[in-house]
Amino acid sequence: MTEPIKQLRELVDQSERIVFFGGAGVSTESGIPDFRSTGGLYHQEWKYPPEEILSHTFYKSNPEEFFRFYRAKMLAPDARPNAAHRKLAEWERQGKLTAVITQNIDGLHQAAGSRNVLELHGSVHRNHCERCGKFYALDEILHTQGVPRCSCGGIIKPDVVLYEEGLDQDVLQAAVRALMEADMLIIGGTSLNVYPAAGLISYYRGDRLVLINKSPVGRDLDARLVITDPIGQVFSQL
Ligand code: CNA
Repeated sequence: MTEPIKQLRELVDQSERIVFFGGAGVSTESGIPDFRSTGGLYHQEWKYPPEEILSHTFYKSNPEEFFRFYRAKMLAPDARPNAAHRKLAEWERQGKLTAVITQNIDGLHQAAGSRNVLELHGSVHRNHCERCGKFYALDEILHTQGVPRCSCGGIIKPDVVLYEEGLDQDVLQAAVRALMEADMLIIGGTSLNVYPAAGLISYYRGDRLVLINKSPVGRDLDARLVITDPIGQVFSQL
């Protein structure tokens, strides 16, 4: 076992209220591309940049193109949890981890068995008709083409937070509470470039902060330990 993994293990052993804060990098080893890595969505050719397509204005003005991108790039129904998702779920079952706070919308933490998953940016698994509010599961969306329509004729919108849209206040408050009560914070697979999500980590006041990220992040962190190996590989050694 390498020295950083040994140190991470010791910090985990000393902790009872771990919070994990993560992003797209947690799911790249499950085959879902992130935004900012080479090979990520920002390096691919689309007629519009991803942040424009994923904005509320674009969704309203050009739903056909929005859903073309969304279906091609945001839905990954065959992806399965990797070692990071699985270990976090195990820690929760053991009573060591209180919350996973994620910017991901893929549902892989729940698929691995995590229960207290605070989805800052929503989930592709929940979809509602904009007109009548009827709920649709992901499977039903996958059986439609183009702009998904409800039986009432309304557009079915994924419960995914688009740029220009606000975050759910209850989820935000629960995340703040978990961070304030945490005795260890592991941040992983996120560039910490997207706000207000990235600002939440300031609520953590403890001295066991660990960063597991392949590339440098968008803000200064007072981390006890920084690991730049792939997060799934790291967790598979714990
Ligand atoms: P990002 O900005 O794309 O950053 C990802 C970070 O993870 C980068 O710094 C990478 O270096 C790092 N990284 C990539 N793979 C690994 C790995 N295996 N191990 C360790 N580090 C790795 O993504 P953020 O989450 O920070 O940005 C926020 C956006 C991206 C959120 O709004 C998400 O909804 C959105 N997103 C989500 C998904 C998903 O749900 N799986 C996929 C793509 C984008």
